[in-house]
Amino acid sequence: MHNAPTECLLRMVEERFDLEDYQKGVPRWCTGCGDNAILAAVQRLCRDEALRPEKTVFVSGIGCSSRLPHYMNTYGFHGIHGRALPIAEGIKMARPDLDVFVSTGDGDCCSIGAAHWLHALRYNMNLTVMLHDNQIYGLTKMQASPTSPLGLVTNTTPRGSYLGAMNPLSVTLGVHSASFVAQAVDWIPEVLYQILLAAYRHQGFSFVRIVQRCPEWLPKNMDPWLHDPQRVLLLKHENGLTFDADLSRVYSRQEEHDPANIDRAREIASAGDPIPVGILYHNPDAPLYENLRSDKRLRTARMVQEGLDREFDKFTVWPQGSEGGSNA
Ligand SMILES: Cc1ncc(C[n+]2csc(CCOP(=O)(O)OP(=O)(O)O)c2C)c(N)n1
Ligand code: SF4
Repeated sequence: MHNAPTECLLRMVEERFDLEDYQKGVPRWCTGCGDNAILAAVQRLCRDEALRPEKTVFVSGIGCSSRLPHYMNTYGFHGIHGRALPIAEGIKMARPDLDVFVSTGDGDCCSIGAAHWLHALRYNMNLTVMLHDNQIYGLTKMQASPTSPLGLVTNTTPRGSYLGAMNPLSVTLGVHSASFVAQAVDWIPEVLYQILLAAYRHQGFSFVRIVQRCPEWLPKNMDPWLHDPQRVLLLKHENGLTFDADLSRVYSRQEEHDPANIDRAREIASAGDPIPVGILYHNPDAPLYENLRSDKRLRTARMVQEGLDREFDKFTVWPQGSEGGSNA
């Protein structure tokens, strides 16, 4: 009994984390790249929520943005192009006790990974997904992506892109069972942090599109919005994000928006300019795939092995005359 205070003290020391506990390596992103701001916000979130590094996983696909897990001193999985979400879903299915974050680019998520994106939304697993949307393929040096604006000159569209930009917010809000949809911009770090925090706390699939600057390939792309705070619309809600007086003075264009209102969320998403920043939609009651699929009956390793053996045996080719006979 007399040991209790020491144990409490030890637990307090163990459960207190500093930013350095989550930092690893020196990011190789270009100077001014918006990915740096996203990394800083997410490290701050981990510290403030005291996430245990050994119980936290960052998963990514391929691209500049997908380098993020390398700079987190947690578990990480730098996957293959477009496949961040299925990898994250597999991790979450096997280990629902882990906090799983996903970093994906606009090429990674909206192009090669688009099918996984739509189905991940349907599943509504408890994952926090950050779409780093710089409107270009950054890592492979400037090809058009599905979110590139119409007319953008790139290596693959030297005469300007022929297709209009896909709106990832509208697509997401069009999928039945999307449960948390938000938008942030890399150049308002306090709001970016708050949105990621709300996304993390949501029990379900939280999708945050982050408008991210790529100064290497699109140096002036976001300047009109960056230099004119009136072209940013902050979404307020009674129990939602809070904006302090300084921020409200600069970003005075604000709207009271109830995130339960999906019709209004869709209107806000499709308007696009001014850029809406905040939580567009939140449904805390959407069923989680983990719960729908959780099988209360225990499956032992032996049962799994036997099931796999049964499946593999179907494809066995037995040598002629051996006891297995024909596989026809
Ligand atoms: C299967 C496959 N196809 C193509 C590539 C080449 N590739 C690597 S990254 C990338 C696009 C990255 O763009 P984005 O996802 O927008 O991320 P960013 O680099 O802009 O952060 C492509 C096409 C690849 N690695 N694998
Ligand atoms: S190329 Fe663009 S996205 Fe990639 S690190 Fe540089 S600034 Fe960032």
